[in-house]
Amino acid sequence: MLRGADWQGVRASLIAELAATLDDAARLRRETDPLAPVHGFTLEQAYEIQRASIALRHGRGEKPVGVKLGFTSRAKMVQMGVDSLIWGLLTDAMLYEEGATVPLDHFIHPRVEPELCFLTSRPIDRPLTLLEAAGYLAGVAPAMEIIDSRFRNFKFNLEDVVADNCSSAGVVVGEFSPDVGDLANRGVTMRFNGRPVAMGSTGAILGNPLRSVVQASRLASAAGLTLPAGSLIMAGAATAAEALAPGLHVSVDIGGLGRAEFTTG
Ligand code: OOG
Repeated sequence: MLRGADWQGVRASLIAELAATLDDAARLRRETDPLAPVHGFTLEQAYEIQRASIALRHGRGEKPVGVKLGFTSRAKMVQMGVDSLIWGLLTDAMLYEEGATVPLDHFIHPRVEPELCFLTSRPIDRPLTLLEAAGYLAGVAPAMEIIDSRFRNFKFNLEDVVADNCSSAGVVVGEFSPDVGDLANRGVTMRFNGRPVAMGSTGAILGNPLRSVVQASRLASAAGLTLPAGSLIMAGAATAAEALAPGLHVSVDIGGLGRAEFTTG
């Protein structure tokens, strides 16, 4: 019979193995079958797999740049059939220059979502209230997230998507504005070649996207992490995601904040 210490060892090596599977899938742009139904890991273990896979990226020299939240809007929960807020970790290798061409061969089956991106001005090392959140921010920008599930056909359950770093793959951030005071109802329009493909309101993000900062502070402190000053916080999509194809000019306009755009190559 396996004793406590042996179980710990088995568990640690399974977490490392699953982290490597997902890291390989992302690096080699190769879909993988769902892992949670086979290995039966918990949500807590899914976050351990996520951190282990990010550690592999850090080991290759990628630098942490912030966090992203997922499933902060009903539209996204309904689209993916998952109903809990999740978070993932961003590295500098996921940043694509605003206005530039994003090569789609970096991804498996990329989709894009309209978002807001916050920039922190002070370290966040404890759970913040909604009233406090603005005081920790240097600005907010129109942004888009490119998600690219490593799972076949973008099909996953909650544990799998968390282990897969919440499908994080690319981030495009526009210009930051310092005023983060009144973001609860700004119009959001995402366009492909000038044609609107997704429309909504920033209010779709937890009623007020500043709540994403509150949630990020709670999740980070529960995980024992400090978000340093200068971190990005991607608030989560305001609408469902749209599949990308080559040769698209993709833009998002957010009322009062301006536009972010890129072209697919
Ligand atoms: C998971 C990521 C969800 C969001 O903004 O809701 C997400 C997925 O849909 O693949 O990034």
